[in-house]
Amino acid sequence: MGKRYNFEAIESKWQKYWDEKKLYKTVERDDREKYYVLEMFPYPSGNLHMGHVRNYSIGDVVARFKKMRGYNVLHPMGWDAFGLPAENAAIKHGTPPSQWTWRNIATMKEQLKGLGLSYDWDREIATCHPDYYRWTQWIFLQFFKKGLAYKAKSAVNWCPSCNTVLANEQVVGEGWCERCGTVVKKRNLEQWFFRITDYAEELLRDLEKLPGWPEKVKTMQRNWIGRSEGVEIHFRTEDGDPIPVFTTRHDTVYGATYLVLAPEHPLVEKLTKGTEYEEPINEFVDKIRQMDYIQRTSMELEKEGMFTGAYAINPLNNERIPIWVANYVLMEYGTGAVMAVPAHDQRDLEFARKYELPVRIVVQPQNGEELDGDSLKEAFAEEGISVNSGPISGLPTAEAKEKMADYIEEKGLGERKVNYRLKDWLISRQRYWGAPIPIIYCDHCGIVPVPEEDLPVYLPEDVEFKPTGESPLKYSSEFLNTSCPQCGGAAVRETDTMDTFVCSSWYFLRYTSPRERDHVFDKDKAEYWMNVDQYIGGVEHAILHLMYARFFTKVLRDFGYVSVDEPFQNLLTQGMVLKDGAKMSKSKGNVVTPEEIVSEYGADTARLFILFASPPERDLEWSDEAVEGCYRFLNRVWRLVTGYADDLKEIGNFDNYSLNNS
Ligand code: OVT
Repeated sequence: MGKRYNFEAIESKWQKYWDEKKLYKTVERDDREKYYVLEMFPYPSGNLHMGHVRNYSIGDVVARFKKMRGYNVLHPMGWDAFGLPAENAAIKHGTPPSQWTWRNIATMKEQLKGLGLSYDWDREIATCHPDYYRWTQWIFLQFFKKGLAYKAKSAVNWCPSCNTVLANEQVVGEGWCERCGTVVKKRNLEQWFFRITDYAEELLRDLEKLPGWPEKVKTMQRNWIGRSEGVEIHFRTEDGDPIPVFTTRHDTVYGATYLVLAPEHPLVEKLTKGTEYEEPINEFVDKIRQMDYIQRTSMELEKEGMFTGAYAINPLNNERIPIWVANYVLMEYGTGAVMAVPAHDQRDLEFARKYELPVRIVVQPQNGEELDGDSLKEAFAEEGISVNSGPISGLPTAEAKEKMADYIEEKGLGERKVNYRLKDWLISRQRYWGAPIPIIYCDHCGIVPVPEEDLPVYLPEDVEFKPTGESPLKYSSEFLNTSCPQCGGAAVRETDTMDTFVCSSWYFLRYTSPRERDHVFDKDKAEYWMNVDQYIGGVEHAILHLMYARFFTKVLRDFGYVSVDEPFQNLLTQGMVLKDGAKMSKSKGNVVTPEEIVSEYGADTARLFILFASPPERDLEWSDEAVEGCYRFLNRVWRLVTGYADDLKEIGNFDNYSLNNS
């Protein structure tokens, strides 16, 4: 019997044993209750970091615990393998993205195995493998057939550094690219979208079915969906052009003293064309378009605008009010046109004071001093009693809103409407390393979906990477040129690829039958395993991934492929791994790598430390002393057990267990 706790020998011995015996291989069975535990699968970036170790150690504890409690546990692992880093590496080092990715996968798989995690490796998937992405493409085709995937021109977020469009969800902070931090610009481009807004109501409502999710994640999703109830009022120009305006404060419509259009609003051009206002307005609009999102949405923004020379008619009182264009109104919100009620909206008030537009009080506070439009310093945005408001004068705000909405509907001046902040999901990317969108363009037949039997549309590998940021697919004639599946004539392929979040929106379903050849997944197996009982990952995915995966599950349910409404029954969002109070990161130079800890102390010490040092939901401060402490503790456990090994053998039947080092 050795005297030293030889973790290298112990760990490699048992890891090999588990591998050979396929101890964690899982199949469906009737005699045990199933338990599906899943950790968010990694990007194959090159090496595991401590965030991964934490995520996967937490998942492993749950998996082992449930297995010991007699559950039939599914615990799979795979690779979220498409995405920009592979392509950037290709541009920088000349290595093809697929080579770079597969190499990283091999390294990281070894590292995961070295941690002694209880995965069923027979279920491993990689989203960049044609056997996986053919089904991502197949799902796209089903969406397309049902009108849930469509192409449209719109003002989209463009990252000038990544040279690609971004989904709204990928614009973070005050308008920065989630990946590289560059300020995002707006561009008018034709793009592919998924109609997630069709599911807005259900995505919101079903959050109530998720008591096992952290409240903060549900709140973030609720805010992102941003449901608001209001009225769309039919304003029009003097010439009769409709200007629908959405408002949640329809009780203040009598206080609208001007109307504001977003610079991108299509009416701006029409109203000013051929007038003395055309040139200055065009200049102004161009200037605003140059501005980034940060500036335009900031509360501190110096409000700027211009009169268009045109007037609108307020349908409630037939008042003629001027139409302005201003930098503080965005096309994305509501209809891109707002009725300005300066007495009761702070931004409108600031604007009105600057340009000397009238301020009319239509809500008086219930208690307190009477407000006066001329001297008002701060907008009164709270509830009160309606005044100067025709049919609703004298009513408190809640009642006034109801009555005004009824009145507007009765008179045909507008209708009640629910508005969402959530927009359709922009899924096309002008990049190479992603699942090609299975669409063909034919001069004769237009947009033609690739027939299902022709999937996958393979990514060509012999392409050239240029630092221009343009997708090499555009220049691959082998890829580009094809024939139309409908008329057989010459046609070209779509060269955009899908956002990687598309790939990760259904991987949990694929794990239930990862080698299924003829279907997206085996329905019976998905039925057996779904939904995921415990999902674990970083809180940075609270909105994007977790909303998209819920959306996909609901769509696939409506197509008849699964019956669950929600993919993840319980969600644990782990905290960050910090060192010296800051998130570990290469740029801060405060990184402790899993490799150094595992080689010095072993995987059990690494895992023990990471699990014990902080509750899983909370941040974890790295401590070299505490790692040492865990190591000493394991040594003691080992000495205690080996010291009494002979006695233990006599008590129980330990014959099959070798406590030796080798
Ligand atoms: C780590 C977690 C992630 C995630 C998982 C995989 C990090 C927690 C934050 N493929 C997607 C993905 O996120 C998931 C998909 C389902 C969309 C740190 C970071 C600092 C760690 C660090 C140390 C040293 C250098 C650099 C970083 N976090 N905590 N600590 N893939 O590969 O990024 O949220 O659950 O594991 O992460 S992933």
